[in-house]
Amino acid sequence: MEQTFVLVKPDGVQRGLIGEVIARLERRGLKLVGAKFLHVSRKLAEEHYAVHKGKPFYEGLINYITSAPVMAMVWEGPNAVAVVRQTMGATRPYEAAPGTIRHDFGLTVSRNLTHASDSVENAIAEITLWFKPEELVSWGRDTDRWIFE
Ligand code: DAT
Ligand code: MG
Repeated sequence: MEQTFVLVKPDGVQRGLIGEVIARLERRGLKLVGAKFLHVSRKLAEEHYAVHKGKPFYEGLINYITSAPVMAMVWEGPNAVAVVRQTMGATRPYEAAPGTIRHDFGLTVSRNLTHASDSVENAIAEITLWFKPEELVSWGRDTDRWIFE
């Protein structure tokens, strides 16, 4: 089953939106398999956003993600990567579709509330970076057969 990595970024935490993000992913039918609340170190932030190193917004991005605690999670389900990206909405909140988290709660790209892996390959890399294998919970959910075949 596909897994993806999700962050409620510092602005989402400060604005009291952890529950909102979790509620939307739960309601959609995805299953939570890992979660931790932490203050991100500069080292972890730089590894997580290594692909953006050198871009004009990089320093601001690292300062923002390390500025206050985040909620890091792993969610599982059929097509979890694409499903979660869709629920988050486009990177720039002013381009995000109505009903998405970034549309409904965001205005600008540098305070866009959440992170979600953009490919299965990156999801695996990000889950490995943020979580130890024993921090992921393998569990059966009785409602699964009502959500997917
Ligand atoms: P996403 O978070 O949708 O995967 P991304 O990987 O392209 O988007 O960029 C990572 C984060 O960097 C993004 O969520 C917000 C920030 N960012 C991207 N482009 C930016 C820009 N032009 N100015 C400021 N911040 C930006
Ligand atoms: Mg990205």
